Amino acid sequence: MALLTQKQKDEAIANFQFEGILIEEGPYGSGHINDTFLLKFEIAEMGCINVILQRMNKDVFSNPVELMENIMGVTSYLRKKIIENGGDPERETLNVIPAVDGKPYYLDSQGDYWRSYKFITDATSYDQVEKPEHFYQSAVAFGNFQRLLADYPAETLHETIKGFHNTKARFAVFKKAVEEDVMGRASQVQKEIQFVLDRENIADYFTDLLEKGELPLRVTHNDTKLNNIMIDNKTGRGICVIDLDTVMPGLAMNDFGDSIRFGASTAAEDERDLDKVSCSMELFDLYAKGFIEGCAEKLTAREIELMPMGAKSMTFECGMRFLTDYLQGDNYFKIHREGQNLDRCRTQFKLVEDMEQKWDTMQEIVKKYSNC
Ligand code: ADP
Ligand code: GN1
Ligand code: MG
Repeated sequence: MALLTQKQKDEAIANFQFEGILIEEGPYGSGHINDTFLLKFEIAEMGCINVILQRMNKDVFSNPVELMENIMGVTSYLRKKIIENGGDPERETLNVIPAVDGKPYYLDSQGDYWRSYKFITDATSYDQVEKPEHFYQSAVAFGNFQRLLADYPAETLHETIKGFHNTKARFAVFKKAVEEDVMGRASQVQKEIQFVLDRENIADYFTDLLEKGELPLRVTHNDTKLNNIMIDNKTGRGICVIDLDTVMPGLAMNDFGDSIRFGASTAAEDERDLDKVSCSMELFDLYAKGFIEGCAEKLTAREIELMPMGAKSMTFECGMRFLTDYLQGDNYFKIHREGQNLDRCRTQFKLVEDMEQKWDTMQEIVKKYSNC
């Protein structure tokens, strides 16, 4: 994405239906994809309100208009369900603030797309588990999200990123990146490259089963990391699932697995000291329990049985994506220091190795909950 100027941001701010006087603004959050800002407005007699403003990443999402159609469809569907269940639709789902022309996005004079959401108050998105209870609650919420969307008309959803979790196709892209080696970095990361090549079977696993028609496609979130959920500051509950850019038909095991690779890790995603990185079986257990409860009876026994594979496969895929991006020159995931994508790749591969060692325990844990 091209560098963002203040002028461009001001143009965007002027083109949404915001009320009051802008008194503060700045970058916000630690997402790897979009440019996120927090804006604070002062409204006479009402005090201050915060809103989220995002420049959408059009290198990653080639059709932002279709993407916003998905988001409008999913959030209005969730809104109805939340109201039926006596919940608070202002805090339990994302609420899009329209542009001045009434559209759910603004296209600026530079060709960039912007959107805005009401800020979810009194809640926090965590980059790492601080309290195990939060992780359990995030599992219930992500499971619930999938359950609530079980009857959503999946055929109306656009595929915002083609083959997003087609790990087999990503393996092919990875091999091409190694061959092309545009940055001349491959020779320094032979060990990591070999790690991927030795595990082609992981990359093929779900893609092959899907092709054989053995797995159900569901409406899934596809990016279930802990910082894509807002945890209520008072109750500690997972109040709202955010970052809905990749809501598409997908596999329940992948939603489970992506949460594990991020939240059950004992270290940050970009930790350099690999001795600190492992997959906590206590957190794995808590998450499995919460996710299965949250999905209620919707999951099949086979899906539950394959949850450890979801964890391994998503962690492997993510590590391979970080390595691919490192080899290609860090164009996809935002980096804040040289080599950050390589560091991220290494933590993922350390987790995969750790899961390989703890495989039997992971299987026993999910078995325990499949009978509930
Ligand atoms: P990215 O795709 O770059 O990860 P996100 O949509 O996840 O972007 O937003 C980045 C961060 O901004 C989130 O992790 C969260 O901390 C914060 N955020 C996003 N939307 C909201 C919201 N409606 N209310 C409060 N915080 C939000
Ligand atoms: C990205 O958008 P964010 O930061 O929540 C990525 C995920 C990766 C994750 C790795 C659209 O998630 O697929 O798992 O980084 N999102 C997209 O941290 O590619
Ligand atoms: Mg995010």
